[in-house]
Amino acid sequence: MKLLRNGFLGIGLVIALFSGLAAASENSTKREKRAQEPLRITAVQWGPTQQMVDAAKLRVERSAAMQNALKGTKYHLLAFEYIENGGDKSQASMPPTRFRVVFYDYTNDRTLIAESNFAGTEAVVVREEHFQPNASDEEFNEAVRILQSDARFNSLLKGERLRAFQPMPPITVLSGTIERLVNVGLESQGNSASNEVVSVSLKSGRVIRYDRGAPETSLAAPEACGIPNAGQGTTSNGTPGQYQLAITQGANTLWEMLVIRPSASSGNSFERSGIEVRDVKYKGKSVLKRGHVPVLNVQYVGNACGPYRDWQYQEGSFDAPDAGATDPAPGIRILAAGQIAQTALDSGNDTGNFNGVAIYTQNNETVMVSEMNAGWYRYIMEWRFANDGTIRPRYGFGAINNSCVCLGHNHHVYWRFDFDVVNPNNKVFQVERGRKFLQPITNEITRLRNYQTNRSFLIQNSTGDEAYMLVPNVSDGTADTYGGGDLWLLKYQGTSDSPGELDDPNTNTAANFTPWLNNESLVNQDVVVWYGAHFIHSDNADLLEPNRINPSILSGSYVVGPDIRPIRW
Ligand SMILES: [Cu+2]
Repeated sequence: MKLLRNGFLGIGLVIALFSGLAAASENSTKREKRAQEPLRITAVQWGPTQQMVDAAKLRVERSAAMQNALKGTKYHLLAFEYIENGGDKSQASMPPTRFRVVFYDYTNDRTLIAESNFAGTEAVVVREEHFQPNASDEEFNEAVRILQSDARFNSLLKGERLRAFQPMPPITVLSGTIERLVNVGLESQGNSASNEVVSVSLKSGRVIRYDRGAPETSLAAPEACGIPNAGQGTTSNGTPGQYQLAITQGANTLWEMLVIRPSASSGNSFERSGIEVRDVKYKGKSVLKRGHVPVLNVQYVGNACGPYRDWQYQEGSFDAPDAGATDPAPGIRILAAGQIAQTALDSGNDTGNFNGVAIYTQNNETVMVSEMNAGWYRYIMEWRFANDGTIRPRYGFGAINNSCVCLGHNHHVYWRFDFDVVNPNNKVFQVERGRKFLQPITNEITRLRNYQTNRSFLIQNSTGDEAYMLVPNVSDGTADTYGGGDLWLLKYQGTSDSPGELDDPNTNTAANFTPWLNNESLVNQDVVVWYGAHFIHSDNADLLEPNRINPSILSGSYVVGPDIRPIRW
């Protein structure tokens, strides 16, 4: 097996990758030969480039409006975000033409948002918003430098008796104040110092220590659980990386889709939605307009820590072997045949040589995987696209050393599947084992899984027979009060200016889709399915067992996600 270079096509490099499947034996039937023809994966850069994003940031920062707002202040640029077009849903997504930049002004403790367009024809408009963004790597590193020059921590950090890590929560605002404090976890290496989480003011250089060893909702105890922190740094919020992907086998195009790396994915700019796929087609027909994970959170037993709303833009490092691999666009690496990527869940370590989305073939699937950091968490997101049309989205949960994750906690992950099966208008049916007829779902509704009857949902083309079946896996857990439910079947909301309801409206950490359940018709309508999975994370093996699924499907056993299968395609 070898990697072929096909040269340039359009603006992007096209890479051909032959899968590591065994060559068909000489006496195979024709059908077997066809099934084993090698896969070819191509990826072409799409939409704004790093140069365009850098130019846009610079223009905003130098604009009169921004200069006026930031004059004489200490500030950092925290995030860059595309403003999406709405457009015609039956057409391919259009590259964004407008953007938003988020600054934090430490002098006045306020968040500033600037908007404009890439073409530079729109004036920069600045407004103030009242929310605390998550900390960036730049802020965290500045907080660590402040600790390094603080007499109480200086020698301990220098002697590596304390090691700094990004904790949860990333930011603290003490009650009765408005000052933004960046939290730094300090992990003791031996007995000469204690585990601690401190808060640092970038405005004054002040370091706040807590009697209990950590700020509210955090914890520092003598014991810690997790893998050793590598501290390799992450992608910044809004790093571009979008590409048009095609997977072909012989003369047949199996899959086509637009892939967006986590750091540029859609949703609330300080949450985002992991590896986002859009305009997903199998054998030339639309399956999903969009698939992503806009909501991710975690609750601890007895609220010993948290609860936390997590985020999915901070790409951490994982192992994507570069021998024979090709990087056709920023943030994407297509591995050489026979190679696979290894995340923290596979390797048990936090180090790596790559940030972004790694793509490889395994058995009859094309795998796209990324590892994301949120404070001390290490989240793994994977999409698996099989040659037979099956889609297996997967999510995995890990952490670096800290005191909270020694305690039992539940992770909740919510996929948003905007099904456009053949066309935007679809019908939905509930399917149960032992029931002869499909039950039509005619209006917006929330449903729980029923593992006994293998309750599944069929999303069908409104004008034809093609359909996809959403089949829960037993790994996907059981909803508790905080988890809020398993499935929400909703009508797509959006205008020609912007897609709607990409992220839940809640300002608390718990997911909340209830405001969207208002009984709208789902008959021959544009259907969106939110799928929640709930994962009990505990060192107690008895608690873990129900969450174990086939370890050959993603990385380790800490994995959840449904199967989505084609019917009559
Ligand atoms: Cu966990």
